[in-house]
Amino acid sequence: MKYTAYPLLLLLSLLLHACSASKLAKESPKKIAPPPEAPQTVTATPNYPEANYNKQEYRIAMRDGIQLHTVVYAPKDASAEKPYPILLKRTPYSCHPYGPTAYPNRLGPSKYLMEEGYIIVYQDVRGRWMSEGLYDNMRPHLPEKKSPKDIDESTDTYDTIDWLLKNVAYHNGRVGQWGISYPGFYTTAGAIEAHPALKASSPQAPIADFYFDDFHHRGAYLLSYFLATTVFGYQKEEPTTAPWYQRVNTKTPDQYRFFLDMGPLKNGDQYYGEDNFFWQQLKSHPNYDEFWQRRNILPHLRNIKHPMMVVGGWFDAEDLYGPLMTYKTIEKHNPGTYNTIVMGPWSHGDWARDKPDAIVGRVDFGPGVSDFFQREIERPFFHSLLKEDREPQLPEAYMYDTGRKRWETFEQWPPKAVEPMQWYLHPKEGLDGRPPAEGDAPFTDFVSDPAKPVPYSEDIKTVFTPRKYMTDDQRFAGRRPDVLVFETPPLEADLTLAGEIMAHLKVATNGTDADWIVKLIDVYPGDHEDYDHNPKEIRMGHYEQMVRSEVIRGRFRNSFENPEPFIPNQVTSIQLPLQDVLHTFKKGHRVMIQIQSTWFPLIDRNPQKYVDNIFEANEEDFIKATHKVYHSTEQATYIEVDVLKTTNTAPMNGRQ
Ligand code: PG9
Repeated sequence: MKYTAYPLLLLLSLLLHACSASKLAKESPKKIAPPPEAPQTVTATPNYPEANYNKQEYRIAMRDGIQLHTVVYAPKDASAEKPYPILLKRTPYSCHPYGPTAYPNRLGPSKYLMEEGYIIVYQDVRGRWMSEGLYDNMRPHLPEKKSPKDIDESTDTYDTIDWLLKNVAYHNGRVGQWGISYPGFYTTAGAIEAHPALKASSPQAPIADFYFDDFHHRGAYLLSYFLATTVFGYQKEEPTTAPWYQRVNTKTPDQYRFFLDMGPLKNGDQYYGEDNFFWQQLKSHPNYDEFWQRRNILPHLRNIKHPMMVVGGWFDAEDLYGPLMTYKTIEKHNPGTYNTIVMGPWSHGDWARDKPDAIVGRVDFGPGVSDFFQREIERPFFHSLLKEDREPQLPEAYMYDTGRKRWETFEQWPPKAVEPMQWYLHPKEGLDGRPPAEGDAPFTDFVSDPAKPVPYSEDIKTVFTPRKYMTDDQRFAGRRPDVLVFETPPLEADLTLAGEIMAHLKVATNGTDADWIVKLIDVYPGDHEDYDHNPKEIRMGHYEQMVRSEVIRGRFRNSFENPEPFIPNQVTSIQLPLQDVLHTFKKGHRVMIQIQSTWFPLIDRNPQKYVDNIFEANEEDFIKATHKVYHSTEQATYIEVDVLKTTNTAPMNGRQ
């Protein structure tokens, strides 16, 4: 099953049922009736899987008796003389197509592994689609298991592998697992307290923690996930091959307008009622409380013995925190375990797609990137461990430089051979390596108006989850008075950032709450070439390409569990980690920092007047506020980066 299918598949199945049930939605938007059985996807002509694999569907009983729907595709030529390893993917997105004679167009992580031959297994996780049980988002891992009733995704994976080894013919006794995004989380969970036959795990864009991946970023709620809340918000009544939820009909392609018209988050209740348990949980847990902390898989990444390969995309708008923190946490707590990371110039899941070029939005990062990953990285990882029983000969970190547009390898990530550098903000939109000077204007200010928030994208679209914005041109934003811009002169030499970035902010507001968004931007020279894949009106001269961006909801500056209001007009320190990069700012380019306080509707609007729970805020709580960003000798705002030593590092001392 092609991963790319899942959003399309999901949307298609949603649209199928949205239209059939649209009448229902009008009558009772909150009532979800079980839609009719989806037509089975039957391939018209035999495709590669149908021609080369046999399909079997099973219901596997877990230790607590719940049965999970499991589909096994085994190579037709498997035999006692020619056994195959098992590759397992556990998913909440369905094992479509269902039925013993229905085959997907592709099997496994890539066409290379499919054609090489594996016993490829898909499973509907507990509470989803044709499996039994109740669903729980990011089901908490149970470190103490006292009875067969104590189940989690680790036990479900263990029980599944155990059953497969005992009931599937012609395997070679070795099991691997992989998954992208939510399936990536299940892969990570399955690697904990792993079955002894599990020899290779590749969590790809794995969710680690819904408070820092997907639904929240550092305390800000991702309103851009509002439509996706339906997918994970309803318990189904029985095993089903058809969606039991419906997509909200926004009746407009203009999400900015839709969500601005919706007003405060509490008005979302008109679309999701009490029966959407996930919407209720999101509203009830605005802070990083025990509800979210229990769903964080990172603290459980201990005693992992078998090899891991974590994969992610530098421009993954859904799960970037997940792969980086999964790799780093395993590295920190499992010394000696084979644990590698691959980060490419991809948006969510691109590495599994058969696209000739790595394109994210308007930017072309070069040809053959995904094919190289599938052929030269992913395939050897599984082949070495599952067919040759030896450690893969792959680098610790295979990282794509998104500025030079080429692969680099490192013995560790973040790399050691770096030089910390501070980029200070200055008056008149200055940015350079020198601290502020005496007499400089102490701050730059702007009026932040929740009634007219800064768009996160120029596109007129309604998204299920955010995707392409991560490399978008930021000129539209930087020309607004409520977006502060700071920019270096053209670089005199290449400058490669490798690793983590920290924004050290000194800010104040005359309100009592505020969001702070920091964007790191690569400003192309005026004569930069255009890209063939773009419409002719998309010009890359002076393109302001987003490289990295992040938000923090200011109330959480000292603690995500215990929020605090701002004291009006008091200078306040905020540390905002921007996630890792490997990006060369080439000679002649400029480095730009933009700072703003709204980012709509990627995230919800901060009322800027402190209320206990923004999900319960009223219209009148939303106030204009004047925010200040300081750049004085006493109150300096700077961005701390790590510059790779091997480049002929551009001096950053030239003042504007
Ligand atoms: N992490 C992605 C997601 C999770 C929940 C809702 C919508 C998207 C994913 O699994 O693709």
